[in-house]
This record gives sequence, C-alpha cells and structure tokens, in this order.
Amino acid sequence: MVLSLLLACAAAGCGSSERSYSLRGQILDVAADHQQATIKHDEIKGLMPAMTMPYKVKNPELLSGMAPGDLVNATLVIVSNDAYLTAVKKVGQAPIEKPAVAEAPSASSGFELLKIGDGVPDMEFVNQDGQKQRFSSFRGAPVAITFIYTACPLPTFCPLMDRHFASIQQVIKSDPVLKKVHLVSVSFDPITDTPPVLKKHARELSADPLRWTFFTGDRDGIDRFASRFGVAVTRELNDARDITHNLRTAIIDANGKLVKVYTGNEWTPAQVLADLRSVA
Ligand SMILES: [Cu+2]
Repeated sequence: MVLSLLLACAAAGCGSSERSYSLRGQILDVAADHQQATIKHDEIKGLMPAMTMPYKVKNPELLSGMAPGDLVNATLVIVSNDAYLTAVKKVGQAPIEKPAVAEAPSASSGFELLKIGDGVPDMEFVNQDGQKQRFSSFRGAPVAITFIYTACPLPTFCPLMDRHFASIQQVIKSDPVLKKVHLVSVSFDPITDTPPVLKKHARELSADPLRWTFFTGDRDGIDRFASRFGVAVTRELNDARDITHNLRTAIIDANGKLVKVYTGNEWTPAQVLADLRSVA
C-alpha cells in the first residue's frame, strides 16, 4: 500500500499539484464496470458550475452499491492529467428528473444561441502572434472551434479539449480529405491568456500554426461571441482569473455556417472528425 502510494505520487507528481473539492450530487448512471458514474452535481466553487458529467473512480468498490437516483457526497481529486472521485458516500435517494428539452442561453448574456445553419458572427480576435484576425479569415475551410483558458484547473475540462484537438490535428495532417480543416481555440481569459501565453501554450501542444489558431481579444466581445454557442463564463468579483465555465465545441462549415455543437466533455475526437469529413 505504501509502495503503491509512492509510485502513484511519482507518476502523478503528487503534493502541491493535487487538489480536492467536495462534490454533492445525484447519480444518473453507473458504468457496468463500476469505474465511472455520471453525476448531476451542484456548483463546485471556483471550478465549474452545476452540471452533469461522468466521473471516474480509482477504486470501483466505491460505486459497487450505487444506483441511479442515489444522492451522494464525494471528494473530487484533481492531479496533473486526471480527475477522479474518492470517498463516495450515499446520503439519500430521489427520483431522477427528466432533463430540460433545450438549454436556454445564459440569462445575463441577452444573446440568442446560434441555430444550426446560422452564420457565425465575424468577430475580430487577436491571435497567438498578436495579430488581429477575423473569424471570416477561415472562410473556405471547415472549422472546429472550442473555448478554453490555459490556467483551467480541471484536467478533464479545458486541458482535455486541448488534448482532443491535438489528436484531431494528428489525423487531419495525414488525411487528404481533411487537409483544409482548421482548428480554433478561443480563450475566455484574456487577462492571463495574452498572445505570448497562447503561443507558448500552442507550442506545448505541438499545435501547427497553419492548422490550429489560438485566439484572445476583447473580453466582452469574446463573452458575447462564446455565449452564442452556449458558453457561460462566470468570474469571481475579486479575482477575474477565478473562472467557472462550461464547455462547447462546434463544427462550422467552409461558408461560416454552424453545423453542430457539442456540449460538455464527452465528445470524442472520432465524432468531431466524422463531422468534419461530412462537411469537408
Ligand atoms: Cu476549463
């Protein structure tokens, strides 16, 4: 036991990088192998808003007695490249609510969600090289766009979007059908994510500047643009870098029209690649 803990620490770079949050929610589904549960949970302060997401456990025994409808308290542990639950405790039981049919755009934004087929607004951004660049500069190329910030603390959130885009980039490099496809990652944290920060981030992801662009820019403009895709960003009043957000990833065709929006972090690179092939 001691040895395995030591090994885990060596692999995950334990200590200061490990953080824990308490999570309260309701189990909607438990994977057959008990390695993962989908949980509809309350806001996790400073990390993410209330949402429904799949969470892994390191120890499947934690989920062996659990069933959909169970109300649970758990500890969400975050390490460098991973997030998982420990101390999952059943605290009650409740009927599962039917999910709402459509998700309303954030009330504060006052902007309408884009519908499939709508033209994406031609926002002017600043790219990782510090140059102004309009969204319409991608006209003629199918685009996969996602919204991130480089300081995101949850490895299964923004960093997962980065890893997924990196693997999509690998495929489009070698697939002639997809050779025009462009990837776009928009930061909603322009205070931290200046062009040099984005450029360094892009280099760490081996992003090819000809295929993958990182955008920052005017914060209010980016918030408005992002809200049209259903991205909701909340910043703490006393620290605008303390960000709570959801995830949206969208496919846009070569004419700048919205084709599809993925919510959350459950989409796979294979799904996005299939969508890109259908519009390429
Ligand atoms: Cu994030």
